[in-house]
Amino acid sequence: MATKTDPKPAGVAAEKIRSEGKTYEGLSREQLIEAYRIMYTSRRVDDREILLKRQQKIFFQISGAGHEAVGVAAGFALKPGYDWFYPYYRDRALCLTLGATPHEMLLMAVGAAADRQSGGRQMPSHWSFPKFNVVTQSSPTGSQILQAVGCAEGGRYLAAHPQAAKKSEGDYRQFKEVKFQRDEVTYVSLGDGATSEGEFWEAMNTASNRKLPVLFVIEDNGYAISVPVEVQTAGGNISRLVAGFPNFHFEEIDGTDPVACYAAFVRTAAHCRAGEGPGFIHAHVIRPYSHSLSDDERLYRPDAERNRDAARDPITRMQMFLIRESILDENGINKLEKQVEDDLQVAVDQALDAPPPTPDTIALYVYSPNLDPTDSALQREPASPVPAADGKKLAPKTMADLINATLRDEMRRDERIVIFGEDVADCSRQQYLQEKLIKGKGGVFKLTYGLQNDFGCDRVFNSPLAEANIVGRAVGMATRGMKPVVEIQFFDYIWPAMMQLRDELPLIRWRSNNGFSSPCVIRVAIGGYLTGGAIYHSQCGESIFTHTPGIRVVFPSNALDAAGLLRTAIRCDDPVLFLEHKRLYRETFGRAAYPGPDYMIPFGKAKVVQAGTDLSVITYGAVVPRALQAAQKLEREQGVKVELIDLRCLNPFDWETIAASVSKTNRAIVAYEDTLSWGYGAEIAARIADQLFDHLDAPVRRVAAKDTFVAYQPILEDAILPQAEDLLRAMKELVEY
Ligand SMILES: Cc1ncc(C[n+]2csc(CCOP(=O)(O)OP(=O)(O)O)c2C)c(N)n1
Ligand SMILES: [Mg+2]
Repeated sequence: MATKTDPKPAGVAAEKIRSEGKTYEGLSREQLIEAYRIMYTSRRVDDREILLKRQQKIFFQISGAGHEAVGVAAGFALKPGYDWFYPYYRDRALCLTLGATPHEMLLMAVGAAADRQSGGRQMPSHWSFPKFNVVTQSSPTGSQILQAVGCAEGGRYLAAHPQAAKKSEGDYRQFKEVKFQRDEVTYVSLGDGATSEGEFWEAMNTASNRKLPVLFVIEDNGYAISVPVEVQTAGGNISRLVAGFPNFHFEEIDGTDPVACYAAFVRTAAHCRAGEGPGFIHAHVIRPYSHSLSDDERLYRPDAERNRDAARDPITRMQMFLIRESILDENGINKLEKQVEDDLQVAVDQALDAPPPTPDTIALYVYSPNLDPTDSALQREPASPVPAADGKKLAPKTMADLINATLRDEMRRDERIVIFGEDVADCSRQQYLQEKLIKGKGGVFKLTYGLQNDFGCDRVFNSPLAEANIVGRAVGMATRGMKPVVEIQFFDYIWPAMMQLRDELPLIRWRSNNGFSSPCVIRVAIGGYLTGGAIYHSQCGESIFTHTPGIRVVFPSNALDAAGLLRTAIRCDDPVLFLEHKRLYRETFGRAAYPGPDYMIPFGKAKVVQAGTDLSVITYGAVVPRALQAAQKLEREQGVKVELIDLRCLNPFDWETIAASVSKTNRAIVAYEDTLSWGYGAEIAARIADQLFDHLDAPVRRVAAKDTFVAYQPILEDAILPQAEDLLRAMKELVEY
């Protein structure tokens, strides 16, 4: 191990260190003893958990064995509650160094009610310690990395806009303490295997490009379960592959040597804190136990290889180092270890005695317990139309105009809002705008036009062409209190972000037992009827997201609703997927004057577009004008009065309005643009059949797209998507049933 006499030690307890003279890369003898105590504790917690698992007293185990040295070093070099941490499951020693206790870890292992990290919802070693800025982690490998990038961006933004951090009444800002430090670092760690994932490269790219203070730590134990590093990584060494990224400080170190690790962390953190860019520490560690208790590494690793690893075990190496340097003798080590064992026994006993959570807690924190976006009190009337200068009423505006105006007013009101996505800026080359050489773009549909011009390029900016990057960064920003309102250019291209949208964004609050939340807005252009949109510019698929608890899904059909619901989405304390139908952006149907900067519509309140007595048609989005056309024709031709319901919001949805209507008309059609089978309307139809059976005089009918994709040729597109004629036919059949 590296030793050095440093005449000017920096960092923790510098005074004390000076008085004792010899230090090891700035670490005092006391600190080294403390490092060993934490490393040994970490290993022993793993060993005790393994035993408890074998005794079936806990239900899963993931060890940090072999990774202790790098964890302790990171914990010594960084600051809990000041820096931010996105660790992964092997970072037990890091968390202990930051201040977490074995007791807290064991409460998670037994799944106790008192488990503050997750309330019995997550596996052990899925760290979440708000007090130390250790952000809730999940099981998908690599999904934390882009969030760490967003977290670092959030810190930088807040340092430049300190006013934005202030609490404010009347929206989500009431409910979160926002903190930042001008020279903070965001730590993120991952294994060698996770470096193969696209999100890793997207994160490296953005951290490098924006010179963000993200400290990437690769804990390379040579394996991802049974897959060795040379199969994961071209050339077998990740450091060689990333060496070309600009602005980084790189270190490749022996991750079983805490002193060498500490020195690397101090150097790298200094680079990040100085605003020079991100850091990359590639630590070669070992994995002395199998991947997890479900894995037996002897099936794919011969004894000789495992013995080579064992010779580098950080616990024994550190013991020998302390003895060699006369920092502790054998007796001292025994005493320390005995103390650790005694303390651990108490923690184990307490955890085993801790009561489990009660089943009635399961629904807690799926959504914000603080702000209910369905509250009728949120409803505002549109401001009375302001007369224009010439005394005429304001001209009705399109949905696109009103979304743009709403974004502008909300950005003015709330400095925490940032907007990014593909092409959303007016112009990334700002000087062109300043010199008035160009007009600016503001989105492929121009929904964000003029916002960069009005609010500056640190509030409205382009992202790389990478959807996971957009959503992952938004999650990280929102977790620390920002309000990213990001855009996915086409719903058809939302899928690269699916890991973030399914396993991260909606779960941050629930899985952390309300320790963290991530209330951002994802605006997405969706839908067909475009005449030439074809397969990849016409998709729906909203049911995939309404099927995911924890995320609100909104789908307005007209300009006024879009304005009112977008405002509610932005002020909401939950994440919101805001679906904007491309065909409706500039439609004549549903234009309206801008309803003013306070206009809000609560979520989960349907709109009765037209009242009727003979048949209920429940729909949303671009099917609303088509259903209205069919209903009007039916009334003209046959005097049938259709009650047309526009759901507007898909999760939550307005069951009361549906139930009241169907109880009255006794007939129901559920119509939606998405493919028929397993579509959103299938759930509504099932509920009607289940709960309103006694009221029905006819079967519940669905009208939707054919179970295929949307074709390019308009004749095919017409045949595939539900048309007014399809609705009319179904309406006639049902009233005649
Ligand atoms: C996205 C994803 N795919 C697969 C898994 C299953 N899995 C869990 S850990 C792991 C290997 C991770 O290896 P590495 O990144 O090297 O970390 P290590 O466990 O070796 O520290 C795999 C495949 C997962 N959790 N997430
Ligand atoms: Mg590994």
